[in-house]
Amino acid sequence: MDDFLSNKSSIAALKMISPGTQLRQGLDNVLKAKTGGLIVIATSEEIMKVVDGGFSINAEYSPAYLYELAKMDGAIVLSGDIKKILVANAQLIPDYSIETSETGTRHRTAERVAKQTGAIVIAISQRRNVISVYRGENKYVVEDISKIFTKANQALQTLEKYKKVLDQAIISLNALEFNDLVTIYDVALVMQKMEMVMRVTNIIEKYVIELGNEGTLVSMQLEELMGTTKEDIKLIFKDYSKSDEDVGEFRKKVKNLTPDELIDLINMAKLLGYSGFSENMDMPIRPRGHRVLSKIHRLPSTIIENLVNYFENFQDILDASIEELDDVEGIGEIRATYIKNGLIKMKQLVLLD
Ligand code: 3AT
Ligand code: 3AT
Ligand code: MN
Repeated sequence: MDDFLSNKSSIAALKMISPGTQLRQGLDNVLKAKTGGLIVIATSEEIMKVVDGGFSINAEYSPAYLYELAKMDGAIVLSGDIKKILVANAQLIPDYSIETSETGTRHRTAERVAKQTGAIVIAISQRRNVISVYRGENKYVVEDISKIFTKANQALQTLEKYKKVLDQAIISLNALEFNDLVTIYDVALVMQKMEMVMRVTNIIEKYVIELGNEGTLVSMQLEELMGTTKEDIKLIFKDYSKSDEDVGEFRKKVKNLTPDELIDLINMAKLLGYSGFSENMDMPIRPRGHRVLSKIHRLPSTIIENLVNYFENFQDILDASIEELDDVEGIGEIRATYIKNGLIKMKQLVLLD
């Protein structure tokens, strides 16, 4: 079975059972009562084809009813929106030729029904005190919330370290951009650090889902640590990319780099569209200026676009006189002066860092 957390529809299933939801309360009750349980969420008509017998209940869902009904043998069928308990004490009859890696009949059935119908099937083990969630080909074992907390906090610490390294790399990129000293190496390095931040962030985002309403603090810390990283990736891509792909395609390819490939900055340089530079990472390059210009307070993005399109690169924008800036569409003398002063101020700040 695949990793549950790598799949979008599985993540939707996780949200459904996350702490704080009515469904999770019901599952926790059944777990405590040690009756065991087999629960199918009927997201389509198809599912009823594997449901045999039982009592038609058609009652509103509540955690307490679920617990009472789980005292009976067999499976409980819930409506797709978890608003209703449709059937209880039912027998599930999946196609027995479907492979399953489970041993007990309850878990074998759950895995088969999920594989056959694509439904979310939940098995609560009577003896082993675990909740297993099956969705399509995926299985997820619900973990103790305190364990997830521990993992989330460790990941936050890792993120903090990575973010510090990234911030340092960006500070040095700022100085290099204002001094026209950027090389491919510097840009690839920043992109690599950003990807490392993104990888840890993705892990933490999954913990946040698993934590449900208990995840607020983790989520707030995550936001705080992430800062403007996502936005910065787009801006640096716009500043330096030589490939005709958009940032989405670039991000996908970066995501697919193995840890070893990510360490070798040549791979990042290639994804940014720099090829045939004979792997000389010292090759000087110039930004277009998107990122630095976006830091000038209240400068509309259309003006930034016009500036970047008008000038060859950021160095030319930096060197431009007020009169030259004035020639750009949408920029009059007042705005030209404002931009010029903004850049001068920023250069002074950058050199202080
Ligand atoms: P009890 O009266 O509760 O003993 P039951 O007919 O209500 O019997 P259960 O659904 O409670 O049956 O199942 C009890 C166990 O019987 C669970 C499982 O280990 C075994 N079992 C049921 N069906 C099968 C099967 N098709 N193949 C192998 N074992 C089965
Ligand atoms: P436990 O970990 O023991 O709870 P298990 O996977 O070992 O689960 P068992 O064979 O012990 O499963 O069966 C336990 C109960 O699961 C018996 C019955 O109430 C329910 N069950 C098993 N197969 C089905 C099925 N096809 N449809 C409905 N209920 C089933
Ligand atoms: Mn058993």
